[in-house]
Amino acid sequence: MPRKNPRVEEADENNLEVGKPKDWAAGFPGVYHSMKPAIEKMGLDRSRKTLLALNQKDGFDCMSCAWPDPGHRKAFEFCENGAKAVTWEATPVLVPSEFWAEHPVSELRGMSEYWLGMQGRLTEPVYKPAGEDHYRPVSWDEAFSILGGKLKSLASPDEAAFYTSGRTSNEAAFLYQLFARAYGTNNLPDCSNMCHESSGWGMGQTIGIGKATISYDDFAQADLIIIMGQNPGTNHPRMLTALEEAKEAGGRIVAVNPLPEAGLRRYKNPQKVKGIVGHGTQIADQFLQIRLGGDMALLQAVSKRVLDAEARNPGSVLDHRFLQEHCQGLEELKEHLAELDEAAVLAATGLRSQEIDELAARYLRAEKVIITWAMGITQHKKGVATIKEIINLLLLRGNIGKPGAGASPIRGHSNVQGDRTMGIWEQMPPAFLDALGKEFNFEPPREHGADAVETIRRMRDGDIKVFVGLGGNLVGAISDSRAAEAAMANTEMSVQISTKLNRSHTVTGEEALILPTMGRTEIDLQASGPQFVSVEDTVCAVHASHGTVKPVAPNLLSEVAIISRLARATLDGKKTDADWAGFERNYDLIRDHISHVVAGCEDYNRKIRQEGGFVLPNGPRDSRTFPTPTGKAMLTVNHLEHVQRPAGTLILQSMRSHDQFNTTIYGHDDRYRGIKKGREVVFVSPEDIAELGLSDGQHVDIHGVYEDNAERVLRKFRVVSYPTARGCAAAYYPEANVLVPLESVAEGSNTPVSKAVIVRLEPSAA
Ligand SMILES: Nc1nc2c(c(=O)[nH]1)N[C@H]1C(S)=C(S)[C@@H](COP(=O)(O)OP(=O)(O)OC[C@H]3O[C@@H](n4cnc5c(=O)[nH]c(N)nc54)[C@H](O)[C@@H]3O)O[C@H]1N2
Ligand SMILES: Nc1nc2c(c(=O)[nH]1)N[C@H]1C(S)=C(S)[C@@H](COP(=O)(O)OP(=O)(O)OC[C@H]3O[C@@H](n4cnc5c(=O)[nH]c(N)nc54)[C@H](O)[C@@H]3O)O[C@H]1N2
Ligand SMILES: [Mo]
Repeated sequence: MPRKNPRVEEADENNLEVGKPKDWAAGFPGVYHSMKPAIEKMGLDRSRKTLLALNQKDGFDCMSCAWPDPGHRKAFEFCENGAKAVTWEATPVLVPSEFWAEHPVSELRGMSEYWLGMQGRLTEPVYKPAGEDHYRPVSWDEAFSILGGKLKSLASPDEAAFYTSGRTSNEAAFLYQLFARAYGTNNLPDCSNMCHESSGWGMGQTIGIGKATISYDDFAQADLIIIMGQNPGTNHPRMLTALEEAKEAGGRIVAVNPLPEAGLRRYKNPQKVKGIVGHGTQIADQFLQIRLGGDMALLQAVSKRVLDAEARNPGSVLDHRFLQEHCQGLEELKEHLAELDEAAVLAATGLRSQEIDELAARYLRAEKVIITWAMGITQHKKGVATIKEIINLLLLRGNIGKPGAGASPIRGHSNVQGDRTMGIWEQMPPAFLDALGKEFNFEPPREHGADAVETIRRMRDGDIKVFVGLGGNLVGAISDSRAAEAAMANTEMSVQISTKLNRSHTVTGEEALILPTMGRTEIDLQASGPQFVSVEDTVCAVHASHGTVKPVAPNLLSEVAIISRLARATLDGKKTDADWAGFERNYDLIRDHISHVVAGCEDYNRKIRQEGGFVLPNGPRDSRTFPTPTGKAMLTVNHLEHVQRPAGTLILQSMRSHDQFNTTIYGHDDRYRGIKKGREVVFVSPEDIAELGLSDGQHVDIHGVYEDNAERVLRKFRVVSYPTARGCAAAYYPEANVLVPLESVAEGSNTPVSKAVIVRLEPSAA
């Protein structure tokens, strides 16, 4: 009989409790919820060695998000969700050797992400041979010879794909892309394809760089911060401190969101007296409860109001000098917005004209404006165009490249931005490939590779036969779960380099390998001594990260060691000047190469050892230099389109609860939204519940409504009456991924449309 791990209590959705949503975030409960599980699970000593080292200059970088560290760090420079991430990784609960004989893969496939993660840390390499239903422990040498042998046997290197998730360090990422390209493919899909890809495209095409144009200190200098499609209270909790500082310095904040998220309303800073005994700080001065996908219309409407104000008072509203010197496309934009149909804007946004007037007035009063955004903007069909509209609005009044102002996509995974800088991208530009080829004396492939969605397609069609994942959980994270599972099952070999079990280990190719790795909390000891790695945060600051606790098991290899041994097992026939064994011995050697290949990283080993690291150059931010083909920032004309909803349907967004990190489920509560002990809920406004003839608390089946008429359904979800925008609904990711067709992607960036799923709710059969 398979042993059900006694530590894991699956949620019984019948026990689900629904309370009132909170109107403030953090405070004392935040501290309590941070410390209690850490101390219970890791003990005092390991908690002290991890939590107190979190985000400190000589400690490690928190893996829970890419929020930057302030120059003035406090003793507790972490949040509740950072503490959860650390506890999840550093708790010494281990998957025992017997586990693999006890649990066939077919059984693991039926377990939840929560159960899988709770089995503990992976401790030894395991292999599932073709035709068998069990993984079994193997030696590292065996594992590398199986994988290397398979890769060498493929007819073309493009029959393999090398996925990366954004926790990977710069050093490991640099080696990984070097390995893939030396092997001969640009098939380097990554989590960013499902995340901020639209930001990269929208900003790249307008200002020439797909990264934030601000630094940490700009928040406190801004007159106005507009937060769009982002839930910082849960996903970037330390941002609330920066927002509080902005408010204290006289700044104003506007939140644009279909949901009145707790962290956007009020913040009780647990490090301050008024956060403990008082009401805390009000965050948003104005809340625009927008319909899903309505942001593009809102931004056009605000830009139009800015242009109208200029027409009324010529010369006094726009930043003419900036526009003339640095921008292109103003006349076309004016012409286009002159035609903007206010009725279409109101239909798309669900807002009143007066609310948009108020936002425009706030924008016009402010000299320095920051716009931040996350998944509520990027994961839409018109995500790229919406980001271009953000840039339009900012450019009109010169809000890029001056203190207190700028465009700020807030990245998710802690090093997703650094991985890109290091070359993890299926379409790195020629200059990078030239430098890489020159440094290592080989000819990198030039043809663009497959991104995440394209990788699933090619696995489905049998064109990609080997999948290697450096972290992450592609099958769990991507849209169209059933199609993704079938695609992975259609490969000849699937390989995951991971810390813990997840869905992607249970849906395997014919053969499969799991290679266990150390996490960022752990001391990485190599032949030349303890190593550190480096990471880049959302504002382009690069710094070192040192593990502080002993690895949970003796047989773990670092990601760098795994890649370097994989390269040795695979590349013997292919010549490059890379000293793979040397890289593993001493990571300084990798950083020397990074210095020569990656623009902005010259002298990397010295700069990374400076206190606090260094900041990568950024033309728009530093000198209003725009590396576009024309050298100018581009105002762009984007055809307005909004999500159409057939009668009887709702637009559903899939989002994160407070107790998860992406596909990792820490627990079953979503404290700020009032949900306890369950995740199978769908949030709908009371008006829509009534209009659809449903009732609060009822169970419904959620059907994805798409042209292909394929059955995509989530059964028995409880309807929760919730103050979301009309016509909109919300459910949790990753569960909701089954509803989204693979072909439903953002134009230009190919990012799955996770925030506008057309659904029909039907009462569940009893
Ligand atoms: N604790 C924790 N931290 C995390 C993560 C985690 O899972 N847990 N994940 C990390 C990662 S990889 C990422 S990318 C970030 C994600 O950070 P977020 O983008 O904040 O994450 P989501 O939960 O997807 O929330 C999307 C927000 O956008 C709103 N929204 C949805 N659609 C729209 C829309 O059409 N318009 C507007 N204006 N708003 C909309 C939703 O109501 C919600 O508030 O967080 C990172 N940090
Ligand atoms: N419907 C819907 N789908 C979405 C989203 C959404 O909002 N809605 N969001 C999208 C976004 S923004 C993202 S970023 C993706 C996330 O996609 P991924 O990055 O692929 O998924 P994660 O859940 O972050 O990956 C978690 C796994 O990473 C492994 N891991 C953790 N730490 C380490 C480490 O240090 N090293 C290694 N090698 N492995 C490690 C563990 O095995 C863990 O199970 O999902 C996307 N999918
Ligand atoms: Mo993300």
